[in-house]
Amino acid sequence: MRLSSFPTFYPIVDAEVAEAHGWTAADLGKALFDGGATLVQLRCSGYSLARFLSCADELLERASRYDAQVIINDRIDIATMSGADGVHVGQDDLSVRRARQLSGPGLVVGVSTHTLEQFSAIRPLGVDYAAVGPIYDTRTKNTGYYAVGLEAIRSARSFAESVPLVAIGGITLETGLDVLEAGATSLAVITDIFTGGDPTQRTRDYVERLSL
Ligand code: TZP
Repeated sequence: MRLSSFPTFYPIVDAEVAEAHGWTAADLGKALFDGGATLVQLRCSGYSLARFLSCADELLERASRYDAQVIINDRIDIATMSGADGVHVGQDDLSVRRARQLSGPGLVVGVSTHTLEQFSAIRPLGVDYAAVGPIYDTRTKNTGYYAVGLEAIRSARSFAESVPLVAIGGITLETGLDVLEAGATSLAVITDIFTGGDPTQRTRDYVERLSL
């Protein structure tokens, strides 16, 4: 299933971060869906195939009750086996071309971008969306890149034209509007979901505050 329109809020269920906050990935996903999230990404860095797949199955089962969509980070095999809606690849993962070949036309394919050169490739790549980041400093992932700031979104937008841009890295409810005003279509957030201790309420806050 493809995305009909790209939601302004695209939280990431990072299984490791979830666990550190006392949540399973599936229960965190449910909390986000309860708060109004309609699209989430599942990230299970370092998980075995079997563990990642079972995490994906459980999250997709929750998502189906809300008619919400799930994108799998990094692994096209897990995306196709679990029946997820798409795959998100990094610059060092499977190439977009290969991901498309393997997934067929039905799956959403998103890519991470960090540099001018990568922004300029967004349109020719034919992706469904591109993530741009890290916008601000983040401790969640060592991307190998310095924070690119809001200027990177403006620059990526000039290359990407109408391709949805997902800003990622250190984003909070407080900075979210600035990021959207710089040209991002959507915000991807891992850590800030836990601010205040209630991911459902935090999601509601994002969805309400960002509905422009
Ligand atoms: N890719 C670029 S930054 C990042 C990823 C996965 C981590 C974002 O996490 P947080 O906690 O929202 O800064």
